[in-house]
Amino acid sequence: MYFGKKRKTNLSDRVPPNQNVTTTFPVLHAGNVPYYENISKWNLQIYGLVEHPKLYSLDEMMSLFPQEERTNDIHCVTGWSKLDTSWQGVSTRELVKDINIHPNARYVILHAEEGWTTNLSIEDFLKESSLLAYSFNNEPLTPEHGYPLRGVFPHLYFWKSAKWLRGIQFTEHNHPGFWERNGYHMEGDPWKEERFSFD
Ligand SMILES: Nc1nc2c(c(=O)[nH]1)N[C@H]1C(S)=C(S)[C@@H](COP(=O)(O)O)O[C@H]1N2
Ligand SMILES: [Mo]
Repeated sequence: MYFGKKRKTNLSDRVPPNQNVTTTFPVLHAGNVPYYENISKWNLQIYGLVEHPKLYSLDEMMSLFPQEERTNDIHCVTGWSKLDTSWQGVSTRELVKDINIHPNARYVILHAEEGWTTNLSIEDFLKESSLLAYSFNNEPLTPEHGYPLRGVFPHLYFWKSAKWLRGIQFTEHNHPGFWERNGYHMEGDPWKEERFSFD
């Protein structure tokens, strides 16, 4: 008989309203999965309202910053949630130590391949759970899931978690990204069901 502390088993505490848990890992995106002939030519550009704009190679992302791990539940606006996903990469809080954000910067635009973008507030970007991930379950990201680098912002609907990340732009104003221009919510908190900006 087990008398230990009762585990939190009530799924409704973990799964936001109108979401269903899946054990698969759906692949969802607009556009094409990029193919990198030579990954040493890949870079991540940090720019906008920052004191030290940067261009990092993948090697630099993996060596200049400590590797950190985050295990969290993810929630796609189309209705699936996946529990206990485990990602490894660079903490956004570590990254910004290297670039010094200008005090006027209040938002970020994440730029992905093919011009895909999404926007989030600095507070969301810098949450403890936020990660720039290069690995999932200690394996490099697969091409469909964002190789070589993606954002993971698990406290927001998963569309904010840009795959194939190439740029992080710090801005004063909140500029809608790809889905946000098409009616998706500017913040996207799954617990408040911030799916769309109308209704
Ligand atoms: N570059 C890019 N990133 C993207 C998207 C996209 O269309 N392009 N779609 C988003 C959406 S809607 C979701 S649900 C997740 C899906 O990530 P997955 O395919 O790894 O499950 O990626 C997000 N990141
Ligand atoms: Mo999504």
